[in-house]
Amino acid sequence: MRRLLFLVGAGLLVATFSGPVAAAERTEHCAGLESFSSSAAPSPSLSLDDLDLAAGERIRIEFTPWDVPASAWLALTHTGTGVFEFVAGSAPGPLEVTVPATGRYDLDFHADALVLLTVTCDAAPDTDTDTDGDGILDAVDLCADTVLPDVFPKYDAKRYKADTAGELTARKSPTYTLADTGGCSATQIINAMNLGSGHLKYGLSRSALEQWIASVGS
Ligand SMILES: [Ca+2]
Ligand SMILES: [Ca+2]
Repeated sequence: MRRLLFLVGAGLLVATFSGPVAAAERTEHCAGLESFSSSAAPSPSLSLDDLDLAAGERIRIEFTPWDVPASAWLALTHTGTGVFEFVAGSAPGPLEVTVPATGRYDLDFHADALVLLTVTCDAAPDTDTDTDGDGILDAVDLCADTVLPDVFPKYDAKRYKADTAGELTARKSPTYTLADTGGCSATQIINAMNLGSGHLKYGLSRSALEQWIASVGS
């Protein structure tokens, strides 16, 4: 996370920044926000032009005091298409916007009040990582630390358990995979649904599994 605190003058709760980032400084996404120098002009607004941003990066503006008028807003406008993301004020929370697509943007904030601003930009989450190694990428994996296969002490073949390949099978029932369950094993589903000791002993029932799949798929 990169964090910039904008302060103009001791005790003056105002910050205003404007002007494009020098082309030579556009070496990495998000980092472009660091290349601005502050202006002394007091204003309850912030304008950042020509930011090179990547899809999924998340910009957050926090401001104090929090009790600014509800008209505070944040807009992120694509400089080429004019398509914009607009976030209306919801004090006391920060305003956040996620970059919808990689490109160049203008960012504008206005608060209708003198505020102290903090701007942060988080990199897009790494979508290629599968931390628990179950074949389901972190971005869509609902259950961390999945252990395969499921082991049930008195397994009933009519109930479901996941094998080492991430397939959930039960006799005379359709086969599902961890892709269907959002990266959750039968044991994790039992615990998440608080199904109790019977399931932990004999395996996951078909009705509970299909209820889970329906819930994560919606
Ligand atoms: Ca995973
Ligand atoms: Ca998982």
